[in-house]
Amino acid sequence: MRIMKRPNILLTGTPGVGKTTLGKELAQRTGLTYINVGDLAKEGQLFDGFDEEYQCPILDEDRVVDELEDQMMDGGMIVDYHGCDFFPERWFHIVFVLRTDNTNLYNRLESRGYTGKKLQDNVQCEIFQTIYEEAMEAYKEEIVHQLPSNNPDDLERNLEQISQWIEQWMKDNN
Ligand code: DAT
Repeated sequence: MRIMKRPNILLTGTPGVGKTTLGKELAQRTGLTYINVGDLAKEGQLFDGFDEEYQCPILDEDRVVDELEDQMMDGGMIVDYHGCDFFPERWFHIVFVLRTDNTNLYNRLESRGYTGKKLQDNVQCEIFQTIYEEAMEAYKEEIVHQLPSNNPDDLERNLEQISQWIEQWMKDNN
């Protein structure tokens, strides 16, 4: 039996923009596999040191890449992380950078319990479009797409667009 090839998708953007919400629902609708890199690191203790300023463990990027390599080669993965420049470029067929308006993001992060510098820095990360620029440098510009992620209508539109893109990719590549 010939195995259907499926694409790998990166969902990235500032914390709180809606990567997890979109990624989990997309996996349900398409049968692709959702991977949350933060959770994967916690489960496997894929950390290297501790960030005193932000009071959080530092991701061991090399071990994360090693851990995911085999699955990525099989295809059909949806990867969710708030950074994107340490993954091998060859892994991804398309990259989506989710974007949220500042006040909206501020409210989401505040209700997540973020305060002070952590809250400010994350909102600033979105204002300066840090992750979008990181993605544009790490991947071919033509595979990097920004998606508005402000409300349930945006979520539904994003789900439909990405599902359609996956379907088309599978027709073109099988
Ligand atoms: P991330 O994984 O990027 O950190 P999340 O999926 O956990 O973000 O979402 C953060 C919060 O925002 C969560 O309470 C769900 C809400 N949210 C996500 N996408 C949304 C959307 N399109 N419209 C309204 N709220 C959304």
